[in-house]
Amino acid sequence: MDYFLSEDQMMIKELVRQIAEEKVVPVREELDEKEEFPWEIMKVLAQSDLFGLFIPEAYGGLGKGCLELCIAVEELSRACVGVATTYAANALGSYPVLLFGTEDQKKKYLPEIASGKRLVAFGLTEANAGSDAAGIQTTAKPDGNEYVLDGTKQWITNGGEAEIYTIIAMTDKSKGARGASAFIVEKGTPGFSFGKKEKKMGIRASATRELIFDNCRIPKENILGKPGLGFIVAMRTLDNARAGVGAQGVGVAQGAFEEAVKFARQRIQFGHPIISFQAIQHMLSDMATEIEAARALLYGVARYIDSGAKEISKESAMAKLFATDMAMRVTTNAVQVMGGSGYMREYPVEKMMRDAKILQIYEGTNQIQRNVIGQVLIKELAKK
Ligand code: COS
Repeated sequence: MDYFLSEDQMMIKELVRQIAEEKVVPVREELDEKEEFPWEIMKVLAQSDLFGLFIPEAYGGLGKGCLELCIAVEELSRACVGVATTYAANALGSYPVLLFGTEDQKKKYLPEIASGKRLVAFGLTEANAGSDAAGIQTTAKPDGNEYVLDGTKQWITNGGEAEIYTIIAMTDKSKGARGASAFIVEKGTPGFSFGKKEKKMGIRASATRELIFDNCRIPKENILGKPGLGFIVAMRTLDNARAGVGAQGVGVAQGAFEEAVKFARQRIQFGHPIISFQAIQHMLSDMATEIEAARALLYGVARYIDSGAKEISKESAMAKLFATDMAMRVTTNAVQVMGGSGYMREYPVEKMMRDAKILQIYEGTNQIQRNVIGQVLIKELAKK
């Protein structure tokens, strides 16, 4: 379907597709097997200015929006969600600075992020705080001109590899969600180290690691926004980033669908290519229809966000929810169409199905997305 993308948007799509075909597809299986961080690919993305896509021109970026970022993430995900996660998590980690940074903070960090010189990670999740984002235990205590951070963050994408971390910590535990604050912490700060590197079901090229803060002192000026604003920083960051997870869903589903079609045309059973059987055609038809429906919703939501709309929680949650549940169904059905071959590591759909699963879980489980949508629906109804 034609989404009437602008010339610039088409150029981004073609550029990322070319990088994905030439640099990602040939190595994705090996990166997955070895659980290896895709530094070489990140360098190529940096050379192509793709880290600056969503950063304003004033800070060295290309000044594009959510739709362009989604297009780039979709194309990378069509090839490998592990690589796409590394790239998208960089945007996730950057949003707190983009949305809440002071002019000084933006001038200091955004040009380095835009050039791809320094990777970013977002640190919210902890052992006892995932869906319950306000349940974090990491503390940040003011002490003179510094804050002292103590605690452990868990399952942090780009952990260990990133150099800039946007961290949510409690400055006043007695206030619950309103006692959290957001900070910038740089790799190499004394008292900041990395713990366990996770071994995952999918997205194995991406790094997922613990962040440990032990009497970690950071300058007071590293706070993002005001003390007590940390929960809002986290929620607004997720509101802006969740469409990107939807883009991962659309991309991986598209990749799996194309593999299934290719296979169905070649695979002969009962003397005919299996694509000639109605059972297979119906599966492919459902897959194609669902992908297009998710893409239409995703691009619509991305355009809505780019319009400058203030209330985007419901829409971004809808794009994430719909596109990632779709991705799980489509990748599972791609394996089904390909039968025994689909289950083998020799074909990419086995990895795609494993990779798709995380999309229903991270940046808020799809159950949490339904909570977010439900809360906004109730508020909207109350206004009528
Ligand atoms: N934008 C701005 N403000 C928001 C907001 C948003 N998207 N969502 C909530 N708030 C505000 C609320 O208005 C409320 O403000 P008041 O104290 O003034 O009333 C405050 O934040 C607390 O909100 P709420 O009571 O809804 O918080 P809950 O603890 O019930 O949590 C959910 C709400 C479940 C939506 C939140 O915890 C969440 O998104 N969890 C998932 C987190 C996640 O995605 N984790 C994955 C790891 S991060 S990659």
